[in-house]
Amino acid sequence: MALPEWDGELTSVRYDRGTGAWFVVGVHSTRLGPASGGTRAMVYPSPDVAVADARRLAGAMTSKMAAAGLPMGGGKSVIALPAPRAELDDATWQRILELHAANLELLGGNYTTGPDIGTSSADMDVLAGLTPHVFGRSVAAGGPGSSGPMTALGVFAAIRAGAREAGFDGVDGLRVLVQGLGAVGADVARLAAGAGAKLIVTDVDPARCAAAADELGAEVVDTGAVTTRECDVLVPCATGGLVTAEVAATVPTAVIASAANNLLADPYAAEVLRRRGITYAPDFVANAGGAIHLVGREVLGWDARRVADRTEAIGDTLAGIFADARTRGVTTVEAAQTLASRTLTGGQ
Ligand code: NAD
Ligand code: PPY
Repeated sequence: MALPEWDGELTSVRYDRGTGAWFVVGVHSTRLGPASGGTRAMVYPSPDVAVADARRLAGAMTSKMAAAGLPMGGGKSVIALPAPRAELDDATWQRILELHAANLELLGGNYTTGPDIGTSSADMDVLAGLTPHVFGRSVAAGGPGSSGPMTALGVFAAIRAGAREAGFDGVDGLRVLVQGLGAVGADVARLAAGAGAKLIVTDVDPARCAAAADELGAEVVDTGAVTTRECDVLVPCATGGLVTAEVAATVPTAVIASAANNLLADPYAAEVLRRRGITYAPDFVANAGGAIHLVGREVLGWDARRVADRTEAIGDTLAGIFADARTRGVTTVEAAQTLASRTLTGGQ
């Protein structure tokens, strides 16, 4: 496998024959502080796709920390599983966590992990018994608990800021389409419904859709309709890569506010959205509430109120990004990168 160039600092890759898992840690930047970002555990088509994913996600964490004003660098772990997590027996999963913890120890504190897709606070509790380089333990184990609710609060602030930029008067009555009703999406749906949105939802898990229909009166649509169903605000809360340049050219929405990391499959998609007048709240700004929760609580000693206030301030950050993009005639991604770069180049 020929490894492509990368502007990050370090990639660690390990294969374990016993479990059949590949372990990748991407440390993109320690410019602002030790790198941090979650552990994603899922099945990948090949180890090189897992390496590419870890590196791309680590780069997004650098931008996220910088744009949110957090004194941390960007990193991410990927564990490419031999089979879906639900099919692994407990002993294999335990062994995978032990190996991951050993890799984290080797990085000696240059990288601290946390939860991401496929890992939970309970997994962080196990890792924390083996290495100190872990954020996001459960409340029962003395940690700050799930980052999902704060990520959702920040994404909701992004929905409100995006709606304002698109000329809407609040969220009341807007058609808000939430894709993915997991830790983040279910809470985003509750917040949007609470603000009077007409909720449309989709998830590969029908039980999650049924719960949103029952609890919130949401309309349920097929997963395939997510980029074709007309709405005012599209809120991707599943996996990244949903918006290709082709999707950007046709998606029938006025605003996109993404919880999913690396939503744009192609950087040019941001320009296509700009030309169509679609307000895009860049993922690494909109979904920073989880990072604010973990770093705020575990590094900066903030209480829950301060974390929530800083998370709600994502709306003000986005308003500034939208204004800058409008003034300079650039994409919102470029304006957000400018904000992050200013912190990175002028940083500590
Ligand atoms: P999760 O695994 O709890 O939920 C994801 C949901 O999406 C699940 O309900 C799943 O069934 C659904 N889903 C998967 N593929 C789908 C598809 N093709 N169509 C419709 N639904 C689909 O994950 P989460 O913690 O809620 O995170 C959601 C996204 O937000 C992820 O991309 C994650 O990286 C990102 N994110 C999460 C946090 C956090 O604090 N949890 C922070 C930043 C970013
Ligand atoms: C993310 O925000 O994408 C994460 O991976 C969550 C996270 C944030 C900060 C530290 C560890 C994990």
